[in-house]
Amino acid sequence: METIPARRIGKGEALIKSVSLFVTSGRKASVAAAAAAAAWKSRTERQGDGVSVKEARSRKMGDEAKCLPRIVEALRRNTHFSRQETEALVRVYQKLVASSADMMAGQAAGSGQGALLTSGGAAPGVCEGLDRAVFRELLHNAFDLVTEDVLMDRIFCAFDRTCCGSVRLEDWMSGLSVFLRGTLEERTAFCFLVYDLNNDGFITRDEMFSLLKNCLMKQPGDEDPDEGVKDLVELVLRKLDTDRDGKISFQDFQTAVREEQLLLEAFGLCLPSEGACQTFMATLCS
Ligand SMILES: [Ca+2]
Ligand SMILES: [Ca+2]
Repeated sequence: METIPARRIGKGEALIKSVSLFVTSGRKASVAAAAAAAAWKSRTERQGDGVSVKEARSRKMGDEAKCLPRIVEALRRNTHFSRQETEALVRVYQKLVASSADMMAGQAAGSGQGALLTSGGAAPGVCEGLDRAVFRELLHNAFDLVTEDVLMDRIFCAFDRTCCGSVRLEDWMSGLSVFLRGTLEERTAFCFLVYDLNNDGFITRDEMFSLLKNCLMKQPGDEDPDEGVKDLVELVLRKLDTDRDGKISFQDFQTAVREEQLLLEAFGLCLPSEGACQTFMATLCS
């Protein structure tokens, strides 16, 4: 097994501590449990106007506690995780959802909509799960992943496979499976999804330009600072566009990455480092 430099581990441990503080700080067990129960089925329909939050939660928790082992087993089968790891990751998800739910309940109470909340704290019409803000904080704190705003947003979209605006339990587990244990093929597909900004199946010159424009330092006195970026786009295109049609298809990208793995993150960081992954898993199961 590859050894990680001590400095890296130390930093990672601090990060994990900060994320566990983040997920546990000030959360009431009852809220966590209710939000967790809500996550199991990822239902978005409303319980009906006038059903109290407490009533809905207790009914749902009774039903869903019975399903828990089956759900964990289904999640385990579709990911690279063991049963113990799956259970631990589900618990982290529950805590994060609970912290999201707390925030939303606070906001709803402030606007007088508290009674209309569905169980789990999601406001009517809003999908249960992790929202962008919580997810972003997690990428930063737990995986030391700090990257361009556009990439942070695209990583969220790559996790949120149903495009419902939140990362649900299934999204969470399959996304982390790629992040933490993904094969080269899986990571290639993930990165392509992130870089294909408009989801049309190709990375075009315009998309490459958007992704690479902040890579180059602007020199004072540059007449056209975009020129350097355009040159860089052409250079990367020559490397990646294996069929020479002027845009990068998944096939192009896959072929290029198989030959040279460094091209995997050619358009910007979108996966956590191996050290950050190992530390996350070690802390998770300790
Ligand atoms: Ca595209
Ligand atoms: Ca091509």
